[in-house]
Amino acid sequence: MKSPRAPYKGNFDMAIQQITIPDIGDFDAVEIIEVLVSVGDTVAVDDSLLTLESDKATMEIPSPFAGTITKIGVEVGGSVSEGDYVLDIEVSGDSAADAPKEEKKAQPAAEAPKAAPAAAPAPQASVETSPIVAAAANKPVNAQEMGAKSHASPSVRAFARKLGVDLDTVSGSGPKGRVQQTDVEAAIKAVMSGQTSAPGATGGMGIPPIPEVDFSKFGETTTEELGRIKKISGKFLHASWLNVPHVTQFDESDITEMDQFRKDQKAAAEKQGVKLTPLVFVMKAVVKALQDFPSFNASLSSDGQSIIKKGYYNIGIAVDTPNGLMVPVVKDVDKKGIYELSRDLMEISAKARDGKLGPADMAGGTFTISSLGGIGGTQFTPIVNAPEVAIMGLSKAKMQPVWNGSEFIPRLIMPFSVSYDHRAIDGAEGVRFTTTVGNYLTDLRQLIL
Ligand code: CAO
Repeated sequence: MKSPRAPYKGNFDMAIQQITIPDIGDFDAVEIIEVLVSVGDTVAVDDSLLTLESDKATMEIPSPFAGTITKIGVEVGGSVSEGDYVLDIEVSGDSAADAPKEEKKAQPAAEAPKAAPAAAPAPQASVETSPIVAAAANKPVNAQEMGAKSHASPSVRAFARKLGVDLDTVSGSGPKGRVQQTDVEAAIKAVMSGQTSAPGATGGMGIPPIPEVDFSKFGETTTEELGRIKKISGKFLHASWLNVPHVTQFDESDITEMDQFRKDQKAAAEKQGVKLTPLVFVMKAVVKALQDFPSFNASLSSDGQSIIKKGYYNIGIAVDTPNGLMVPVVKDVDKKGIYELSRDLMEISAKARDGKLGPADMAGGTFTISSLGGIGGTQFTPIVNAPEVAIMGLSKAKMQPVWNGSEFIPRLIMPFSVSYDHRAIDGAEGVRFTTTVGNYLTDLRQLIL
């Protein structure tokens, strides 16, 4: 391996020093991707003059002198090899006086005397496998690792490293997808403003970014800011999606008798001022199943080592409002009858749609139901309302031919799903739960056993 501390090959006999490319290892014709100085600029020793980039990594060429740039002989897009002329520096003060009269032999970086500015500083890092270095890494890395990294200048890499941003997760807006400092800043800004899905938002999870696309290139677009509730619920949904290992169990239930009973009660219920929908029956059946399967009416402790089972049954109901999704909670469902539950449901969904829910209306839930049955659909995968561990999704019941052993008979079949946190609930338990709920809905008499 060549020494990372390269000898400087400039002309030291004049106040104007010609700077050439130092030893860059076994690399030839490396592309110049940045010229970091202009004629007239003043530079200090070790200030970066150029950024080179091979297909493996980037490196900066530092100035061996303090002085003023008087001429530049390279440009972005050109390529250079060891010994190629780069620029002239009019050396100032001590730097000129200290300039060595002849070229020094290469020395390992560790042994290079600090007070020898004429020896061109080595590329800004060291590496076992290649003298060209992913400068931002500031630690030994191998060439394969470097190849996997994003394109970015060492200064941008250093900036990202300082702020803990993994450049591999940042979309580059520069030429050939090169990551610029502004890209890193945008990534950090997105995290700070809570848009954790923004490019570069690693959240310690190394989530790869979604590339930014200029949609207007393909046609007309309009941009509308998301509503306040969507922004808030989006944050919770995203947190759950990222933190909870979801499994969704699909099932269906024959609710023919249940729906007949509902219809039979409809007129009487209306006299009481309530509208009976399948949802309240589902709430009762779910609570009975939660009593059978306490792991579904639970939360994991924050260290993930314990499960906290709750002895109360508060069911969150996802409500579609003009402003977005809200989840008010119907309290003590186990203690309430069908009419009382219907009243509660009508009240909280009206409050949700009028934007009048208070924090207490949405607190204390133990399990959530998201019902799309009034709209349509066959099945869907609801996202667990963490820190709860399970959620049920109801889809639209339809009359279907069901084989009873001797003939097909028309039955009202309601599809439903339960998504659960697999850390808290095993698959077998998951399907036992859905089977139990389905059975309760098929034969409501079991609820009073
Ligand atoms: N199958 C067939 N019909 C159903 C049904 C089902 N699973 N669920 C409800 N219906 C029927 C009702 O009986 C009612 O019909 P009738 O007027 O003839 O009796 C009609 O559909 C409308 O019901 P509804 O939606 O007004 O009432 P609900 O009690 O079922 O639901 C509420 C109340 C607040 C949950 C609902 O209005 C709502 O907002 N749903 C959307 C929830 C949502 O957005 N979830 C997604 C979350 S993830 O983004």
